[in-house]
Amino acid sequence: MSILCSICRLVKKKVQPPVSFILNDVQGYNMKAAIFFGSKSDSDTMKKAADVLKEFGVDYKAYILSAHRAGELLKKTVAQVEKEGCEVIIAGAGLSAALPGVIASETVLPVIGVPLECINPGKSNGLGGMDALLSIVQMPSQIPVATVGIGNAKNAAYLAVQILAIKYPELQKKLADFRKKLADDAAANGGMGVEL
Ligand code: RP5
Repeated sequence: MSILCSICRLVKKKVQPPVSFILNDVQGYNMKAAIFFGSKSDSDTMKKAADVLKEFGVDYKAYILSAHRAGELLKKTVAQVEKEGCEVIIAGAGLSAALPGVIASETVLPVIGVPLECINPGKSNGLGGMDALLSIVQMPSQIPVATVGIGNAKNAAYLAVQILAIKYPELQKKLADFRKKLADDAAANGGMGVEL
């Protein structure tokens, strides 16, 4: 019986490689950004960040992980996305919104926090997002979190693209084209003068 158990243990060891092997096996993987948010109820707002990343062709992964409810898994996942090549992190949370700051404490990658308005009937209700805004923007010194406006997940993604563009010329070009289109649209929509 004990010999059988030993064989089982050996087979199990072979089938399941150590975690460090899995994490290092990242050749050819293109993830540049990761999106984290604290609750499924944040999904609709945080999807707007994903849409902008898609528009610029930035590969990303997204995770629903609460700093309060799943701290250990969050820590492991931040380490994993680093190993998978992630270069910038967007993190959205509502209420006391610890998530962006906790992530920033686990990595030297730039973290962009999105304060979220939490309207959750029957559960916790937020203070219109002011609670999350102050929590995220008021990080103690040495561990900064870049903070965008309440619910402005799109801006977090534009800022992430700008950070990545320092390294990737194709993103610089896409951003220049994007800005040109904004200016052209402004000119076409009254910027050249209007009749009132
Ligand atoms: C935060 O608490 C989440 O980011 C969310 O905005 C808020 C409420 O979460 P649930 O109670 O809906 O899961 O951690």
